[in-house]
Amino acid sequence: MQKIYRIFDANINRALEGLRVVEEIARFILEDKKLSSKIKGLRGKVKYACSLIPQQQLIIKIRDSKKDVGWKVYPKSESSRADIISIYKANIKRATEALRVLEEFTKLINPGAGRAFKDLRFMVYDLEKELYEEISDYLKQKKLNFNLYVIIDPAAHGKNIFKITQKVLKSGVKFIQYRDKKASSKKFLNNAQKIKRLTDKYKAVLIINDHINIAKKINADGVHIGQEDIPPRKVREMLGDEKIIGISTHSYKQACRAARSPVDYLSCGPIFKTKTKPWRRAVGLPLLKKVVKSVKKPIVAIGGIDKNNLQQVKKTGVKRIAVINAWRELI
Ligand code: TZP
Ligand code: MG
Repeated sequence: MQKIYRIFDANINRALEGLRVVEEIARFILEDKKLSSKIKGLRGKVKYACSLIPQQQLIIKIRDSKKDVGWKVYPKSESSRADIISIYKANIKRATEALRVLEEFTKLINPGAGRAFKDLRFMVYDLEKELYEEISDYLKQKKLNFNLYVIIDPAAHGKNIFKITQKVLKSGVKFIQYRDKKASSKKFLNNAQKIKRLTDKYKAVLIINDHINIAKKINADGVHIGQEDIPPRKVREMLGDEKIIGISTHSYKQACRAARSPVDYLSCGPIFKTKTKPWRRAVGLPLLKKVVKSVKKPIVAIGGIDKNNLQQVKKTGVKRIAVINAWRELI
């Protein structure tokens, strides 16, 4: 029986600690009052379910952390965390796993407690999804809080793409896209990997144009797709909620449709005639103004923007500008 009580002790702590970490994310990072009080309520319910375990006093009495064979075990997966979302995933899992253990072992002595832990486990599964979406969204919005978006494209920048990327990042630009319509997949992957190393170094966001699988492979922050590419819903399925999806739009209708689709930002353009896409007519500033006014998602103005027309563009109310050719004069 003592051994079972050691399992109770370890897993009560695990469940409550996991939930507490998750609660702090909701409270201090998301600053979401509703979610944090929901988690606090869940912790209360866990404590109540624990009180259904008979002979409560045994739980603390048999505690002997020094004898726990798991005490000094510190696997690599537990020794560092890449970001908030990894802290979240580790700790919500800690909570559900502990609840499952409590459910199974309390069944030995009080089936009522087992049932209570099962209900709690399902509540935490619901929370897991809800909070995952919220955290992903929060982190993406933080990444999307930029003014200048520089697209690195060998068609415009030649062989110097890495030097230019370095320069752009050094100047403080935090949002980069790698675009290359001519490279083979192998070459694209190779270049994207090199650019990813640079964006990591400067803590900048990397968006991959078109190549969804390569974006996934190198763990880029997201992708940018065009109107003729795989539909946003499919891309979302492929990449999950954590990744940023951007889409090009060239008309009011396309912008409204993009706003309803699961993308995180839309570009609107070309605002002016551009040599990057000479076949496309300029959509003009009035369209940009209309889109900025009626679409809530982040809008990126693109196409022929340089220092001479920048003020005009900003007058439409748009906050974000993307450039390929005019990078040097705008960084
Ligand atoms: N999409 C619409 S315009 C454009 C893209 C990719 C090219 C923008 O290049 P530049 O040099 O900033 O005009
Ligand atoms: Mg495309």
